Amino acid sequence: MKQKMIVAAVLMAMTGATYAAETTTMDEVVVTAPQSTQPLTVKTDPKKPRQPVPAHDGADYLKTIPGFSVIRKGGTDGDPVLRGMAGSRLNILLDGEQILGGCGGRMDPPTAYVFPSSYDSITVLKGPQTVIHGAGNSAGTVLFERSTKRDEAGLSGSVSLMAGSFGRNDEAVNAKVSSDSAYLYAGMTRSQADDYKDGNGVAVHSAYNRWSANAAMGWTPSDDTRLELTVAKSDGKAAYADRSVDGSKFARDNVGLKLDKQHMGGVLDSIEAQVYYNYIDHVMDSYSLRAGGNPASAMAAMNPDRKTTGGHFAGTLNLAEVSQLKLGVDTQSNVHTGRSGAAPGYPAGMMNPGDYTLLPRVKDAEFKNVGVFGELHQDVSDASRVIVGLRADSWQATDARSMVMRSMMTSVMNPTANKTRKETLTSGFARYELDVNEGYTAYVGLGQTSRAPDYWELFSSESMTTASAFNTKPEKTTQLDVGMNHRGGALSASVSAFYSKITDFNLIQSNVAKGMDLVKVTRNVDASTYGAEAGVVYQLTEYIKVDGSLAYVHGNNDTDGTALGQMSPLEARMGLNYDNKMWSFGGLVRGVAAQDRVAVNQGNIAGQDIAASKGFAVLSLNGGWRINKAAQLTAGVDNLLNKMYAEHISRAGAMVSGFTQTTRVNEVGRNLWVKANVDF
Ligand SMILES: [Cu+2]
Repeated sequence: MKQKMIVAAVLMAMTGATYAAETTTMDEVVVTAPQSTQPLTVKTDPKKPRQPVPAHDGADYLKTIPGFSVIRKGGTDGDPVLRGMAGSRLNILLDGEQILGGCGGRMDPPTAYVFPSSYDSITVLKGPQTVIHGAGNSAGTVLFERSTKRDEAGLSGSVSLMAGSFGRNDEAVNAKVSSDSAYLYAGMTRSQADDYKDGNGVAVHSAYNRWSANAAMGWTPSDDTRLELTVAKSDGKAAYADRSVDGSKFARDNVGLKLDKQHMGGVLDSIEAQVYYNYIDHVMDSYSLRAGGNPASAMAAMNPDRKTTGGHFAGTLNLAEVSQLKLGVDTQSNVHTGRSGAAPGYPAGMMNPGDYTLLPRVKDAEFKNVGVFGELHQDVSDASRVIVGLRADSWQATDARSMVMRSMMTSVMNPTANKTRKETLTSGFARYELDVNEGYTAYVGLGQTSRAPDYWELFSSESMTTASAFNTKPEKTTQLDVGMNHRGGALSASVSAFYSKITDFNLIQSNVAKGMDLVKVTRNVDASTYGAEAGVVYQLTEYIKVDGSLAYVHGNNDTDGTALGQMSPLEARMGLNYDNKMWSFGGLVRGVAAQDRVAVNQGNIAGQDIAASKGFAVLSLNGGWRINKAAQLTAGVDNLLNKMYAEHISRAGAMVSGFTQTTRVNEVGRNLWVKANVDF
């Protein structure tokens, strides 16, 4: 089967040659730092092959960017962490839309609904240094986007196929038909993997299967006007190695409508308007993807869902040649429900509501947010500029739970039942950028953001003193960002450093004893973090390039006088690459230091510290063949030496019938893969 896939991939690549578009260029396998080209901004192309081969979800693609790490739970759907900050501290947008997962146990971060090869770019904006993409981005903003360029009339698209160890196979295809005034786009992706083995040959409960389909219809009467209607549908199944249930459904339904008008010529230069609808229907169960679960039990399956609707409207004003002001308003509301019961077809009993699909969905939470923002770009001179932004949000949450489920056995009265709370939150930043010299840009920025607690902080935990964390205070982050980017000649380099003071940090602490039960609580503490990322690429000769990156973060819980939990240890990557435009060969070493600054049981909504961890180094190799300008074949061996290791922040391994329980969910052992891309 695997061999057939590979042969098919090669044939695809070669036949694609006939349809090669002359303008297309292809790049090397992404192994280390996608370079930062603008202050605090890292951009990467998700269609490029990358090493190690990521799972086909958003989090694993972010992991190649220095400063990011992923909390592993199984084969896919890990939680991305930037500079030690996870969950809603990272604002993740899919073509401008917010998507919020349904799972109270955080099996589905927004990135679980991202199918990276269906996007054209991933952009990371570090720090609270923008206000135009929504509220709360205290650590950063991640934009998964499709190209909005108006294409020449005709047909274009791409196909990619990938096959790898552990039954991995991915297929992605997209095509776009454009005329002078309209276009039609359709894309599909599918990804599948069996349980992988760690470096010791121990199988990890991690198989998955995911697919997505999306389509867009656009009207482009001119280069500067675009009206687009988009629809998307996706679903998946994934085994989890860190808990007693697996994800048997991750269904998304999406519709969006967008209008852009640019270069309008007056003081009002451009406008953009967007509305969207995202519906998530998630099922986790103990019987369909693992042995030993009882489908007849009262909590065999849990089925939360969430409906998120939102939109934004913004206009850019050309106040003068040297100053642009973007003003806008955005809104987002979502309703969360849940139900649980036995597997479909099982009857109700004394203590069992029966088939969960026949039960009503019960609302537990509702959120509303409306924000207004303004961001000003002001050139100070030819070589320097100031960017300032201000934002105010009106946030509202309602607690619709009458009871709080403390464990499988215990429920207690909810002290905040049917309470609604409102907050007005403000954020702002100012940044100065200076082109010091040809190719050098330095910057310094100060930002402050107020982030309302999210669903998981309010509803998936209790407070220290009561059964409800609904009154948890908003978190306020004040952060200083400094850095420098260099581009030009054989060397490009970037460094970005930060210092952050967080008041009322929403700390999640697990295993807190309440009566006979151990519960998870949300606590407000004061915290501070600092760290930096650095990257360098040096072209040694025409064909040989070396690159490297470093990422470090240090976090303190100032209230408790301890380390802050879930901080990734120091990480370094070194790559060496030969590329003669036809053939390429590369090697990558990723080294991660030990982490002994831990706060056991403390962390964020996705994970809490387990213990100190050891350092490790992993070697990977790759090669590529550019068959022509449009077709490329790449192959690699990840973790060549079959090293057994786990990321510090990964989840603890659970007891899964038929599998060996491990301290943490271990990473993938030696993994061979081959990938073919063809553009047409
Ligand atoms: Cu779940």
